[in-house]
Amino acid sequence: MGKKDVPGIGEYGGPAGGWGALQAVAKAIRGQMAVDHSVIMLQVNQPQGFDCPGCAWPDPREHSSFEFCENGAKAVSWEATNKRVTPAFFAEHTVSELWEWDDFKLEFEGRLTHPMVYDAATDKYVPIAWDEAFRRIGQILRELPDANMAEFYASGRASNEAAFLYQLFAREYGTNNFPDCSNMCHEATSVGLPQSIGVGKGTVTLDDFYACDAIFSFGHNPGTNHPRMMATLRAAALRGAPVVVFNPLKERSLERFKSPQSAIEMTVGKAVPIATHYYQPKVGGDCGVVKGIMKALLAADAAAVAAGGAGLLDRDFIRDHTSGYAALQADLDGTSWEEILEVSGLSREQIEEAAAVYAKAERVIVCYGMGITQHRHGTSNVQQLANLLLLRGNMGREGAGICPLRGHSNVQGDRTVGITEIPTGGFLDALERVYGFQAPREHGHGAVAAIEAMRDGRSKALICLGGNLPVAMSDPDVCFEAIRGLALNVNIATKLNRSHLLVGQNSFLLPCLGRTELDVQATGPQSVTVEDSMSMVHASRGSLPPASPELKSEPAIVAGIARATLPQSQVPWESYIEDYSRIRDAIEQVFPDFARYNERIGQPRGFRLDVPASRREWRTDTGRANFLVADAGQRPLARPEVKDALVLATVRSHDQYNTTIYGKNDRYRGITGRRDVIFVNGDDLAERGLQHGDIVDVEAVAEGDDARRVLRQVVAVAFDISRGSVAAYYPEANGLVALSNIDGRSGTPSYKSVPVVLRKAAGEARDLSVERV
Ligand SMILES: Nc1nc2c(c(=O)[nH]1)N[C@H]1C(S)=C(S)[C@@H](COP(=O)(O)OP(=O)(O)OC[C@H]3O[C@@H](n4cnc5c(=O)[nH]c(N)nc54)[C@H](O)[C@@H]3O)O[C@H]1N2
Ligand SMILES: Nc1nc2c(c(=O)[nH]1)N[C@H]1C(S)=C(S)[C@@H](COP(=O)(O)OP(=O)(O)OC[C@H]3O[C@@H](n4cnc5c(=O)[nH]c(N)nc54)[C@H](O)[C@@H]3O)O[C@H]1N2
Ligand SMILES: [Mo]
Repeated sequence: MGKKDVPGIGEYGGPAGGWGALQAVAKAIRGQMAVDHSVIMLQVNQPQGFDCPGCAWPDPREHSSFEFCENGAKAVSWEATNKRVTPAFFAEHTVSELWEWDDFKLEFEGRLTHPMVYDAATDKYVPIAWDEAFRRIGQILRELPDANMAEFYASGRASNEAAFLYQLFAREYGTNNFPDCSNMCHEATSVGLPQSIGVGKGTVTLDDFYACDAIFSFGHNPGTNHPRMMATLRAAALRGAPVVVFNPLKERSLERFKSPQSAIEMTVGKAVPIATHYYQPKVGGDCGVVKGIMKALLAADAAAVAAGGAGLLDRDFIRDHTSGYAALQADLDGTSWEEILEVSGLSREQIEEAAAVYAKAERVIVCYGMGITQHRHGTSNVQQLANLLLLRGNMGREGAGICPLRGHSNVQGDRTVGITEIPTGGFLDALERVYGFQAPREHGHGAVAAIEAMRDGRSKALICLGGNLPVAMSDPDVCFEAIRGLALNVNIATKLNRSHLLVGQNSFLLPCLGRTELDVQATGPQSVTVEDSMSMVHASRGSLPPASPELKSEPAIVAGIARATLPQSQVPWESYIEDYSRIRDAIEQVFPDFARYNERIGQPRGFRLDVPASRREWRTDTGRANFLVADAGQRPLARPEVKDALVLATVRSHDQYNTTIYGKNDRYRGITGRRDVIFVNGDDLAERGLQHGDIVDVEAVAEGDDARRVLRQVVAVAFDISRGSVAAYYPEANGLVALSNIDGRSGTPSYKSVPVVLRKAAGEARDLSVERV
């Protein structure tokens, strides 16, 4: 059967970007927004405008009037929609009825307008006054026997101001339980990079991309998830810098791109090739890839030195700035090529070719995304990338460094201002100095630990500052039951989602302002601030009238709950909400890096927070940058032993923002109107007696518990993906991921290392649903 024979499954022949992207922007605006609102698009990422809620890629050096992208436009129009979810809507639908709706339909209904509380007698959400909601939430929190029985979740859209107040409240209340979306995302970076280079953030700036000689890209899909990065990659490609890609799937945007911003490309029709080298390793094979490149580099270096040359390593840098080189060398010597090829799925020639590109480039940037972090060995993966850069001194100088692509638009800022379950002593000391209360010292729960505590009845309350935790998490059924058993759950949100339907004894739904909206407090309109992937902090101010006059800002909601919970609080909550610049003054007092915070956000593009590794200052235990050997105990090179097993990566489609599904198309992968698919290599299908278009069940290989996790009746799509690897959409496939399947060092769920087997199924394809039997 040819590809075209299955409805909704075809091939996308064009480049990424192009007219398709512009059409999609127009459609997003028409489908969601009041036309008089669409002018807001011109304010995205402009100096006086608001920060795009789409992704964390930084703003360009010069602002163009079109500094937004297709998926940014979807994110903005989704928020600035003219559809509303009012008390009348909730009066019409019981919670049990809404539970049967799909995720798309729930959010598509529009913006939440009123604070609501769940009424068990009618199984409906009913309106409640803000003060009464705060009073009841505060009372329940005060009555908990132990502050550590409450969980304070944050998703990464919250501003620095909201996040700072949130952590301040929870810590004054008495806990470090801060599960957050970072725990499911770049935690391997937050844990791995500090051990390597002394800071858990990227070291490069946008300018470095214009000065580098080569870009190595591992496991990220920028045409969909960081579309504004395409302009940067395009510029590098146009000036002839090699772009070396490692991705099991052929992603169109990494192959070629047509810039909607370029009149010539759009009309004369020439797309720009992006990747000069496109390697397709096995899912989970990156540690093998990087070790292979380093092994090849060391061999080439030894040969060059033997021939009387200077060699290929930066020996001065290694001597003056690093520690652990001998151990790394020994590890590489002890790893056979056989093992490297088996694990990586690449040939020795491919790996040596990539090593040669790396050795030839004076200045190299490595960028990476979820293809690196969401693995059983995510932290080791990250550290191998750092090793690779350190070998040639590609760290802390112009045009070189490491670039983790952060997810949510302010996930990095939230961490910076204190959303972490493992705070440092120095930070807690500073909080105590400024506020006078005793900060809790015991480490708290990350996302997986929080779910486990709720499941086991050790935690009884969950507050969510945005997000859709139980849907984003592995083993969603376990998460759903855990949350239904709580004494209190509170969701601060813009739009209805499945989390809000997990009602327990006391469930509140508190609607907040979004980024696009004007936030007026006692002293007038307020700005908030955010930090992008490159540590740039800048202001964001919305201008649309709020979706409802009842909405409160996130900082105001957090302050409202805090005052009701802690009547004796030492924090001047009211004064902070009157004028957010007072919150920024407070942040500056706790974090000296924010010196002259209010003044510096007035600069164009804001200001950059200090990243010591960018100046070759290494705040590690050795005071040097550390070469770190992939932990042998964790067998980062191991493959699942089960016969016939394939390794599943769960990925995002082009029409979604995490658990928010905008539509069912995945244009660049040729999928239209459906999400019930699994991408498989054609030879892997043939080997199993399967064909393109067959309906299959996907069963996860047992994880040591009794559960069988099966994704029923999906369409097998023959795709350009490496042998042994398969891919399906997140969040529908989350039920295949066991809660216990994590990177042991960072706790990141292994959403991209799920061993599965395929079986031919009877019957038709149906909407994705995972059964636990
Ligand atoms: N429009 C839009 N923008 C977004 C988001 C969104 O959902 N929609 N989400 C935001 C968030 S929170 C995040 S974290 C980022 C996510 O951005 P990405 O990191 O790009 O996210 P994923 O879709 O998970 O895809 C990762 C890529 O890794 C590849 N991959 C899978 N397994 C492996 C592997 O083992 N090795 C390698 N080398 N590659 C692999 C996949 O083929 C895919 O191309 O995007 C942010 N921006
Ligand atoms: N299988 C699998 N699972 C994954 C991943 C994967 O690749 N594969 N990726 C993981 C990653 S990287 C992440 S970051 C997590 C994402 O996990 P979350 O951040 O928890 O999820 P989102 O889907 O981004 O949250 C969407 C909801 O946020 C609310 N919202 C939107 N804007 C605002 C706002 O301005 N304020 C407030 N208060 N609420 C708002 C809306 O109600 C919306 O329904 O998922 C993780 N889960
Ligand atoms: Mo993320």
